[in-house]
Amino acid sequence: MDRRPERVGRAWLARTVLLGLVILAAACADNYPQTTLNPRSDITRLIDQLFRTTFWWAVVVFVLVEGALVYALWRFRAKPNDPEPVQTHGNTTLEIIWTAIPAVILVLIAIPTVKTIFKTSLPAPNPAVEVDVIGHQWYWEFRYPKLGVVTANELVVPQKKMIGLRMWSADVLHSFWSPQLAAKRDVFPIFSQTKLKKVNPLWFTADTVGDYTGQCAELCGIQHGRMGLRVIVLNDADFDKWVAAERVGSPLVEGGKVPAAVDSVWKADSIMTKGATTFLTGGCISCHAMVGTPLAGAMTLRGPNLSHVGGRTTIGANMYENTPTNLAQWLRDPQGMKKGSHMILPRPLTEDEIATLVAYLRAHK
Ligand code: HEC
Ligand SMILES: [Cu+2]
Repeated sequence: MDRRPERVGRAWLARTVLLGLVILAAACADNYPQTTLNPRSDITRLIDQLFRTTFWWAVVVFVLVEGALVYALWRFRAKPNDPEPVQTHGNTTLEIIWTAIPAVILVLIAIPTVKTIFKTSLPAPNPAVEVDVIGHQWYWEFRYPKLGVVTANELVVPQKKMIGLRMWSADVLHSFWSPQLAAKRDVFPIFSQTKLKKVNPLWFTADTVGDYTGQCAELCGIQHGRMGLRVIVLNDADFDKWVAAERVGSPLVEGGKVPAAVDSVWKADSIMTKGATTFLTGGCISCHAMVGTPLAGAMTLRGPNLSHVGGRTTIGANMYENTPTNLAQWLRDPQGMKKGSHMILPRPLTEDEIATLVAYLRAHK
C-alpha cells in the first residue's frame, strides 16, 4: 500500500468529507421530531429567534475573520527569494480595535440573550392549565391539581392555551425537554438532603393540535435514554373529554373513589373483576395505583398510575406502542423490555394471568 504522507492525508480528507455529507444528509431527514429548529410554541419560538440572531452574528464574524485570514495567507505568501519581511511588535491602535469590536458584538448578543433567559425562566404569568411534572427513574408523572388528573408519560394539553408546569423529581436529577414545544429545564429532587430544594417552572402555549415527543435531558441512570415522553395537543372539546375520562377514579377526585354508576357497570364485567383480583395477587398493587383497587388513591407509589393506561398511546415512557402484544410482553418479561427498570415482579405471571391483565389494562381508557 502507498503510505506516502500526501496519500494518507488525502484519504483522511475524503473520509472527513464523506462523514460530513452523511451528517448533513441525516439532518435533512424530514419529519425529524426532536428538532429545536422547527418551533411549535411561543417559548420555543423565542429561543429559536435568539439562536438565529446569535447564529447570524457568528456567520458575519466567521466570514470576516476567515476571509481576512485567507486573503492574508494568499496575498502575503512567501515567494522564492523574498527578503525577510518587516518584523512588527505591538500596535496599540490595532489592539484597541480588535478588542473593542468583539466587546461590542458580545454586548449586542448579550442583550437579547439575557432578556430571553429572564422571560423564559419566569413562572407562567396566567396559566390556563397547571401541571405538576414529576421525574422518576425512568418515566414522567403528570398531575393536574386543579383538574383532578394523575397520569404518566403523555402530557395532554389543549392547543393555544398557556400551560404552566411546576417540576420536581422523586429521585435523582432529570431534565424535561420537548424540543418543539418546551424549553429544556432541570428537574430537581426536592426531597433530597442536598440544597437543591427547587421547584422549577416552565410554560408554553402550543400552536396547533398534534403529537410531539420529548426526552429526559439529564443523565439519570441506566434507562435515561429511554425516559421519553409525548406531549399530545388537543382541541378544547377533545381535551375536556379526556379530562372527564381521566377524573374517574383519580387520586385527586375523592381519593380515587369510582362513581356508583360506573362501579355497577364494572362489577358486571367479568374482565374488570377478574383483572382486579389478578392485579392484587400478581403483586402489581405494591407499585401501581389503579382505579377500583384499594390503592386507587395512592400518590407516591413506585410505578406510574395505571387507572387509564388503556388510553395511552405508548408504554414504558414512549418506548413501545401500547398494543396487546407489547403489553403482554411487558408483563411477561419487564426486565427484557426495559432492562434495569424498577418494575420487578414478585413472581412470574402465568399466560392466563397475562391475558387477563392485558384485557383488564386495555379496558381502562
Ligand atoms: C416493584 C414495582 C412494580 C411492580 C411490582 C409492578 N410494576 Fe409495573 N411498573 C413499575 C415501574 C417503575 C414502571 C415504569 C417503568 C419505566 O417506564 O421505566 C412500571 C410500568 C408499568 C406499565 C407501563 C405503564 C406506562 O404507562 O408506561 C404497566 C402497564 C405496568 N407497569 C403494569 C404492571 C402490572 C400489571 C403489574 C403486576 C403484574 C406490575 N406492573 C407490577 C413498577 C412495578
Ligand atoms: Cu431522567
